[in-house]
Amino acid sequence: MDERQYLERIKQALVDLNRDRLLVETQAALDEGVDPTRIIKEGLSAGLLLVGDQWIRKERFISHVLVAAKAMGAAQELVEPHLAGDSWGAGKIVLGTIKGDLHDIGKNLVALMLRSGGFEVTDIGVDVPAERFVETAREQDADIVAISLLMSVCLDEVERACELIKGAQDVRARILVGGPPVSDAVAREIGADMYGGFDAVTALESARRLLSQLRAA
Ligand code: B12
Repeated sequence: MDERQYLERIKQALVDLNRDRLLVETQAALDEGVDPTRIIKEGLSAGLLLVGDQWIRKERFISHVLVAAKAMGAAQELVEPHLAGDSWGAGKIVLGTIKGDLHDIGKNLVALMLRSGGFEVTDIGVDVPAERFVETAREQDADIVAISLLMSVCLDEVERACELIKGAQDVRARILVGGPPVSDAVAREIGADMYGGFDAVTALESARRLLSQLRAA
């Protein structure tokens, strides 16, 4: 089998909501040396998004999305050791999902990828109010605050977080935002320093770019 077939099988197991098969297929792909970032992007994320689309089209219930999300979490744990490098001082990032938003699958993937890229990541979870981003950035003397959001209605709170971070004299962190409701234009409008892109691999590249801007300043 080539890489694409392994990835297709992973995606299909998730679409079928078959957790056991998903774990077997994920492990098989890892054993065969399939690139773990492709497993995440083209296998697991792609499968979950298909289940999500079926829910949106009312072909599935929300409980199916939850089952898929849980199975994906278990498969992610298998992939994680193949990605994570030791933190080698690339920089410190405080990462969370904004208040009102409980979606954490994308955030967790971003955390995984950032850690694998050498960043020290403090994951402050979901439903995080603007103030806590600022406090944690201050405590950690973070280089970057990374904010995830999936719900458009939460954009105002992200904007508030940006204002508070920019207004805090003792916080030097730059702000990276990501999630489907965000774009370059939206990021600029709400006062963030950078839109981090639409997937975890781009998020890592963006974090590196933002860090070099910070260090060059
Ligand atoms: C899974 C899911 C759920 C799960 C969440 C499980 C979990 N633990 O996260 C459950 C079933 C619980 C759920 C609940 C709800 N959901 Co929901 N959900 C989804 C779904 C299907 C997929 C989201 C997902 O996980 N995608 C896969 C990940 C890998 O992708 P991602 O999140 O986009 O993340 C990637 C990038 O965006 C980027 N990224 C993400 N964060 C960051 C951060 C930074 C800094 C960077 C750089 C990059 C980055 O990298 C990530 C990795 O590749 C989407 C539909 C869709 N197609 O997106 C709806 C969706 C997000 N949900 C939606 C809604 C409305 C809800 C509910 C209100 C439904 C309800 N009526 O109860 C609740 C809200 C609960 C709440 N308060 O948050 C809407 C949001 C609409 C909007 N634009 O505001 C969507 C778009 C569905 C829709 N079209 O209606 N949901």
